[in-house]
Amino acid sequence: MSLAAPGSLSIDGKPFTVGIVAARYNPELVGALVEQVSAQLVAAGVKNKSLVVERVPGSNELPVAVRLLLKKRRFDVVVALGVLIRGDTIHYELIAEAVTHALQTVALDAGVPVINGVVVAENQAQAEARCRGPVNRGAEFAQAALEMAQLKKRLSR
Ligand code: RBF
Repeated sequence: MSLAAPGSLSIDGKPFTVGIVAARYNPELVGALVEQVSAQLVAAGVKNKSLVVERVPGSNELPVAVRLLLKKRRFDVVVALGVLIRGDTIHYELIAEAVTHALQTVALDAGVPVINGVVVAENQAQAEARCRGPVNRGAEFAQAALEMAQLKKRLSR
C-alpha cells in the first residue's frame, strides 16, 4: 500500500456523529488506532457524546457489528478498526479480503460511509509501524472519516 496519503483538510467535526467499531485481536495495536482516531476526531470538534465505540472479538466480526450499529442509530460515518497479521496459514488473507468486501457492502447498502481501518501486515514490525510508529494510519482514517461525513452531509437530502 502506498504511503502517499492525502493531505489533511481542515474539517469541522462538530456536527458529526461517528461510530468506531474495533477488534480486540492484537489489542495493543488496535488500541493505539482507537486512541489516534478518537483523538483526531475530538481535536476536529467531534463531541465525546457523538463518538460511539463498540468492540468485537476479531476483524472478521467488524462488518456485522457496523451493520448492527447503523440499524440502531443514525451515524454520519463509521470507522472499522482491526489489525491482521500474517500467521502460518492463509487465514489472515481470507479474513482481509472478506472484511474488505463486506465493509463496502454494508456501506453501500446503508448509504453511510464506512472507513476501512483494518491494517493488514506481513509481520509484527510492519503492524507496529502503522499503528503506533511513523506511518500513523490512525490519523489517516480519522481524516477520511471527516471528509466522508462532510461529503455525505453535502450530498444527502
Ligand atoms: N483477527 C484479527 O483481527 N487479526 C488477526 O490477526 C487474526 N488472526 C487470526 C488467525 C486465525 C488462525 C484465526 C482462526 C482467527 C484470527 N483472527 C484474527 C480472528 C478472526 O477475525 C475472528 O474473530 C475469528 O475467526 C472468529 O470469527
